[in-house]
Amino acid sequence: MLRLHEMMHGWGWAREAAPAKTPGALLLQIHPAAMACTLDQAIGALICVFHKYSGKEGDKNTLNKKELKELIQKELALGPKLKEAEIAGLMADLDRNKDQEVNFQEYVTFLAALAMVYHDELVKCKQ
Ligand SMILES: [Ca+2]
Ligand SMILES: [Ca+2]
Repeated sequence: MLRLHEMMHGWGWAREAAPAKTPGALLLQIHPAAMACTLDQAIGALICVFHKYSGKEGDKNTLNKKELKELIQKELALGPKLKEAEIAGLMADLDRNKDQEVNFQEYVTFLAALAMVYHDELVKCKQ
């Protein structure tokens, strides 16, 4: 990851101005072309959704149980179908360092797992 970061600096992706208010605006500030590419936009959206909820209470950069629950219920189609115990179990699974918060790295792990499930279902549909 560190190497990638160094490479991005080399490509002119370094952030020079003061941080923008939203991750989307920040991404645009880092590199205007990022907003024109589908994958960059998708990554920006993943970051935006995280911060939309992580900034509500306590640590602005991590999701507590309530914030994670709200994110799952409002941003995922399966969210409203999940039972209270299932969301609590999910939180326990995601919280790898057991600090009772879901940080960005733990959230990304969740998204990767979700992407694998969605991908498998899409492949099945195509067959
Ligand atoms: Ca928080
Ligand atoms: Ca954690």
